[in-house]
Amino acid sequence: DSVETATGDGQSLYSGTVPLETTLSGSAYQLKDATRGGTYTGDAANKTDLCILGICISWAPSTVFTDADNHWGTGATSDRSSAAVDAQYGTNETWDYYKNVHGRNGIAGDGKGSYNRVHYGNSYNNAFWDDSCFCMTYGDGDGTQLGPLVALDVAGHEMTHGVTSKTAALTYSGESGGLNEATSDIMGTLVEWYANNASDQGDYLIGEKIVRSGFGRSALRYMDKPSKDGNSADCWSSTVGNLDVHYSSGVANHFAYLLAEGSGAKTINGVDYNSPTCNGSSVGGIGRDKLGAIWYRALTVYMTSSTNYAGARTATLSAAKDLYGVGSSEYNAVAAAWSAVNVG
Ligand code: ASN
Ligand code: ZN
Ligand code: CA
Repeated sequence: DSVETATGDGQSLYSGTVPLETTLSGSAYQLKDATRGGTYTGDAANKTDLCILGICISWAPSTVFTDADNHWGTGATSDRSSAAVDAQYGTNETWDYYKNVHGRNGIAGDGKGSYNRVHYGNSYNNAFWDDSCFCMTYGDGDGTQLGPLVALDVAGHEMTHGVTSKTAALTYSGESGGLNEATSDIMGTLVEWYANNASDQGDYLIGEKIVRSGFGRSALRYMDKPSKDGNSADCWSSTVGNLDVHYSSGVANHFAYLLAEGSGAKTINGVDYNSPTCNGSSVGGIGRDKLGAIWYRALTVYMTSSTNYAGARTATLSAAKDLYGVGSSEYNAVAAAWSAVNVG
């Protein structure tokens, strides 16, 4: 059989109609992208375990999605391939963001693609990256609290766990764990902005597309004022490392918002933000592109598995020094934004 790359499109759940690079194998198209390291998306068929002769392991095999005419999905959950369109699109935008903005060739930096499993389990309210399979797993959500977890910022968040694992390898507990989680929120947000998708516009909210009315608020997390989720820390304190890593991340998410946008009230793409500082200062923003450049360089050059908040301040200042010089407005903004969240 001949195998060739083809250009198709898909109707996603959250991102409208998106272009997809696929693979024609014989007479059927596969949801597999040879232009991005062979990244593909498969159906986990609502399973979580693989059982053979009564012995089960916690592993869900997936079957690559195929399509007859290379027009994928319907934009509705009634078609199993709609969520697959979002997942494949999420890997595409994450791949392109890291490659085109940071010069990183794939999650591991070796040009190798990853793969996605959608429809994992039943009513599964999570999504996760797994280093051992180099793959993403997405639940469908329970429909009450969460819908399918395949939105762009979630995809960027989870795959950034793979980037962190291959670089700083921040230990997933204590302050380094909060920095690991914040790295995923920051880069996942920058992936969402990079995609520039009219149906899922850039914002500083995490998971705004996947929450449902039973969740009781508009997003999982809020970068301008992390405490809006009821749990996250806005400001560093000596006990912040005792929080769950998804809450101790608040300090760095808050730093990132302040560095990009500055303190105070602001409306962006129709979303209202109001970011306070912890020390009464007011700080000015240097924009998202410089935030991304500084954080990525800090992550890949200066942070290590044991970096804590004080170390993150030093790492980002070193990155800003390399990129813009000591005493540059960018360098000074990094120092001011960390001070504004009580780090330094
Ligand atoms: N969605 C969660 C996260 O990325 C799952 C996990 O891997 N802990 O933090
Ligand atoms: Zn995470
Ligand atoms: Ca978002």
